[in-house]
Amino acid sequence: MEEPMCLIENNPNEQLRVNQEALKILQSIQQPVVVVAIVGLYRTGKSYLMNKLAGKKKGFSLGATIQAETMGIWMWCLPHPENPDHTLVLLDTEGLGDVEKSNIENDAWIFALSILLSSTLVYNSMGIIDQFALEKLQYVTELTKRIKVKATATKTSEDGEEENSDDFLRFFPAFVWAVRDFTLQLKLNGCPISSDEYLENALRRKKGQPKKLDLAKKCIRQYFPSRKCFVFDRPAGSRDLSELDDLSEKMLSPNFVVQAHRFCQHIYESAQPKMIEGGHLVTGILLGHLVVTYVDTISSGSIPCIENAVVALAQIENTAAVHDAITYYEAEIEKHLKLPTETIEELLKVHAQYEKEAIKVFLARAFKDDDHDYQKELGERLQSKLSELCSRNEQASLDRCQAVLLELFQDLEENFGKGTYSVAGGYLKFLDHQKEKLEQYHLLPGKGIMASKALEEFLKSKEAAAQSILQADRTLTEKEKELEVERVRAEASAQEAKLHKQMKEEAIKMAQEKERSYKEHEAQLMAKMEEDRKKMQAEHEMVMNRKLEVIEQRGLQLQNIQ
Ligand SMILES: Nc1nc2c(ncn2[C@@H]2O[C@H](COP(=O)(O)OP(=O)(O)OP(=O)(O)O)[C@@H](O)[C@H]2O)c(=O)[nH]1
Ligand SMILES: [Mg+2]
Repeated sequence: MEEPMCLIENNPNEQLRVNQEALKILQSIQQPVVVVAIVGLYRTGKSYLMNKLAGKKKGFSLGATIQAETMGIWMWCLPHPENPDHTLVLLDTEGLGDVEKSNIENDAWIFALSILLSSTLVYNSMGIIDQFALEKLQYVTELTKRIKVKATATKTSEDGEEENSDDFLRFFPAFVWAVRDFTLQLKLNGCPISSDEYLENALRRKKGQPKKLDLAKKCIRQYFPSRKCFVFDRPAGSRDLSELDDLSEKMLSPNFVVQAHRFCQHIYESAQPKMIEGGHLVTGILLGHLVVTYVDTISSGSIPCIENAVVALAQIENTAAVHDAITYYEAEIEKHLKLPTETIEELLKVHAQYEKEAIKVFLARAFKDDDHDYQKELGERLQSKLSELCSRNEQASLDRCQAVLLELFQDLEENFGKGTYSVAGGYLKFLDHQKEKLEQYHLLPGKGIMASKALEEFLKSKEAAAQSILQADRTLTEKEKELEVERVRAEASAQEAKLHKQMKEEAIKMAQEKERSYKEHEAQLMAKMEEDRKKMQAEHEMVMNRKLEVIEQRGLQLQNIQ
């Protein structure tokens, strides 16, 4: 994208609305997305910092007045500077707490949406991390009223906190606090500390602090176990602040330049792609669906629910995964299979190979297909593709054989017309000619699996003419004619028996194919389930480790308080 675009519009006295043009852009991005959202009070340099992340001097517009500039949520999709397989999606949000706003309620929704959509959330504040800055993060204490993790209600404790906070741990973005115009020295009790330690210290419980503040700290610690803090100097002197985006780097405070660079490097190197349950990567397309689902839910007056959104996403994604797999199968079959095949095995072998790959294509995209409904659908569709392929193969073979027979037997047809065989000894002559043609027919390659069937039908259609030649041939006795009729009949029924046997064998092969196909699906599914199980286990371990960290921190804090 050349420049940012509004993704979620927030017009006065209106509901939040998704901008369809921006949505189209998101839905054209097939890569996984690293989504960085910035939130914080209005007029605190959020848009300016996001432009730094974009590596551009201008982009998100800055206002030089005290009036809020950014409205709603703006989006800028850029190639990820460090990872060419990912797209960096920057979300710049409307400043919170503007007193001129008519719809304060939407502030809370913008905050909630930033959490729901991002994989890294930057909270921007001015000065220092103090009671004021923490209290302004009040939205974090109300998140359980704005975001539901599970579709079924979970218990809520007295202070409004959802007891099942493990779920928040799994689904919430990494948290980065950006402290702007930071003028203090990073020291605690005379010892230098890092900016992360500064944040951790600010988030510690202190004796006698107001309950509201205590809750805000607790919520940040609990919901955002992964935390970082960056402090920034004032970027320029007062006179230049109103035209920061026109200043070259040389004119900025050198400290600010280094700090901004460090912040950007951290985001580029450490910000993870957006993921949903089970470690499934969110692409731009999926992010677009998430935006629509959440904004629609909020507009309808309900609370956005992560689980419901993921189920809706899974349905969309799994339908697309089936479609991808079938498209892949069809394209490969078209490329690698020439009809008619000489044998049914030849066709089944090619089918098996691309069925296997099609299942892989499906499993690479599908997720949360808990009852395997989508994989079953894929199995059924691939089976019907196979039946279709077999019919096309038979028809191609029939067409070819009929064309060959017509051409080969053209002389005989002409001889029929001319009466060449309607003379004494004509029948033997006819038999000779026919034998010669049949030999040629048998030797001809590329006739496919219907060669015998086509021949049987062809000879049947010529039977009456052959009989009339036989009966008209005066060189043969009645007895000889009777024997010949018998011979022809016996030959036809032998041919029919042969065909019957062939069909039976093919039916057995098709049944074996079904069995093989089932086993292939099962084998790949088992491998995928094992992979998912490992991912879930890793996710569970991560949650457990973080809970342990929280418990340890609590222990330390209690010691500090005592
Ligand atoms: N003091 C100070 N001013 C800044 C900083 N960064 C940007 N500004 C200036 O502050 C003004 C507002 O900057 P924006 O980036 O538009 O701030 P914002 O938080 O996006 O504002 P809203 O979109 O209205 O919420 C502009 O004049 C910027 O040049 C900073 O780090 N410190
Ligand atoms: Mg702004």
